[in-house]
Amino acid sequence: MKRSLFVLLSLVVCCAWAAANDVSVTPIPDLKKDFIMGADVSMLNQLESVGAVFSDEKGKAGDCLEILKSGGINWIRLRIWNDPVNREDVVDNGRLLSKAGDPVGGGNDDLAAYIRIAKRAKKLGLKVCADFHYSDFWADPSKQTMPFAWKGLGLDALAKAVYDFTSSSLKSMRAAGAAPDMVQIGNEVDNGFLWPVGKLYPSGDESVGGEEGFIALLKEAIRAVRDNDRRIRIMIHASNGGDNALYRKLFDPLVKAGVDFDVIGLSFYPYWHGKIADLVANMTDLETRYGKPLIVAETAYAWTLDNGDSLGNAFGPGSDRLGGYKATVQGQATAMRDIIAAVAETHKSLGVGIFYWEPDWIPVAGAGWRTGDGEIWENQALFDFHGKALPSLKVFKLVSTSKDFPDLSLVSVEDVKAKLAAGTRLDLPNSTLAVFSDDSIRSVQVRWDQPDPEALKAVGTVQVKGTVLGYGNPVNATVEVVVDVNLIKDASFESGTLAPEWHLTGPGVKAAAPVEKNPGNAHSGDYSFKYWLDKPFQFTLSRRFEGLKDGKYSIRVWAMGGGGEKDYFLFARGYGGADLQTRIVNTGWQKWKLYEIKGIPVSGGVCEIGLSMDGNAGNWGNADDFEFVRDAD
Ligand SMILES: [Ca+2]
Ligand SMILES: [Ca+2]
Repeated sequence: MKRSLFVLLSLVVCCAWAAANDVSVTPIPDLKKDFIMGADVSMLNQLESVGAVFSDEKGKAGDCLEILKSGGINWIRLRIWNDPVNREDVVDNGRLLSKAGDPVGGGNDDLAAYIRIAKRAKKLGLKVCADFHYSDFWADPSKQTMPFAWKGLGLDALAKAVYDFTSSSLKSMRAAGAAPDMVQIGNEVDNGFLWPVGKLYPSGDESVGGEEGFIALLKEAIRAVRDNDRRIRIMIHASNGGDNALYRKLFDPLVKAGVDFDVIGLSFYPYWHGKIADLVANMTDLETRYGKPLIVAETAYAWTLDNGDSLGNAFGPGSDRLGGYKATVQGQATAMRDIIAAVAETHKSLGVGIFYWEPDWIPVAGAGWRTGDGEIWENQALFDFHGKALPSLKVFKLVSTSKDFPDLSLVSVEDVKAKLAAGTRLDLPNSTLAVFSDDSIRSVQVRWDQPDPEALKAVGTVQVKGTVLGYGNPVNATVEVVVDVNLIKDASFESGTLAPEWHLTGPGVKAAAPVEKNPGNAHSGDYSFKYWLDKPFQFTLSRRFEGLKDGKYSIRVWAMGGGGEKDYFLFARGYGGADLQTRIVNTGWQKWKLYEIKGIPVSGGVCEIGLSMDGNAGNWGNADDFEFVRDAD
């Protein structure tokens, strides 16, 4: 059912220029022979242990690593967790998922798992990157949990444990014929690792090791690698590859402190981390600033919006619009082609490669993100839900061998919606999004016809026609003419900071509730208001309007998040009547809902509006696109 749906969609989109069961890839000229075409296959050991079967594009069963290699993969990456075992029962909504003492899932990536896969990879002639998380389970910017065995150690004792663990792991790897060619010290260490000793920034009033602790631990891990084998390249890796400020903040102190590393690794998922242009701008700055080789250490894209198991996926509806490619096999191939080109073409000397994250993660019972649960990545694998290689898997080879230079034709154009205060000047955006025949979604320029000026003076809806420049396709704008427009300027937080009209209060709230740059967490644009803290916290975000013309007003806001707050509401107060509020109930990532209070009867010219939240530890959410307008009389 799912497969037939996919074939149908592909036919509709691709038949004009490519066979439905294949992809077209524009070659990248002068690609270096040793360019790293990597695949992170940290799930593979567990997938195979529960019976996953992989097959090539023709359906012939085979070794996942060999199939990846035949598609052009020349490196693999494997994460290493110190001791991936549950310390307590894992319970979700009253359901027991796994017990204390069970393996954690998500690959169960201990040293033995690394050796099993790396040994096979080395025999196939693939190179290997060992990604030490220095944790017993997932490590990323929001969590860098200390391995259970090292809890409570002070800096000196911990530094010794890090040295010994790294050193003995590398010795075991070499003895087994599984020596890494590159080692990653920590995973997405934006906020340090080995918390709290190696944590860079405190949450609230906690005590952390800060820069000193982080750098001391990094140096010990690196010394262990150098002492073992000076040929191994050492990578330090951060998340959001489109965020230059993040990289400068992390790497300036490391370089200043003389931390001895070779490569900067960047995660770059276009639907979370911005446009490829943002990645290029960041890499260009890092190249000149530090002169180190650069690798996109993690990236991926979806080939379908279908779900292969009971758990929802990280790449969901709307991610394609943010990511800039359709969630099709062709869109997946084009996205990878463009990311490889961004690394290779923009950085002839220092852009050395990419790693595709978990192309192997097909939906198989017993290989979820944690034991007893499903997975969120199967629609970004390079195999279909049954383990058969997708045509996009060979993009890593096609970027060098393809003879195609497909014409980019425009397939469809997105209409525009706008709001206008009656009698004011209409300023439609001069661009919109269009889908092209390689399944990319790009911005195109639009020329608009002049609408009837009389029509824009009365409340109602006006259609304006336009033309896509260079292509001639028609495009339509629906203009809603309203009494008054939004009284909140920068309602979408796109200036990147809280405008001075906002008041943010609550204990230690500045770090817990910033304006966040992450299009995947924004309702529109790149920025949104975000909150998260690993301990209980409260905040109120408010602003006060004065000099309002008396009458009825409405306030609206879009919100999404993990839910579970003690209390969270949109409010209006001080307007001349009793406080009004609307409870906000978040139900999941990107599950945006509109909350509103209508018909607020303002008398006296004043109204205060905002959000108020009383949270439990770990509560998180985003709010965006506030609106405060006067209602029609
Ligand atoms: Ca899923
Ligand atoms: Ca926004």
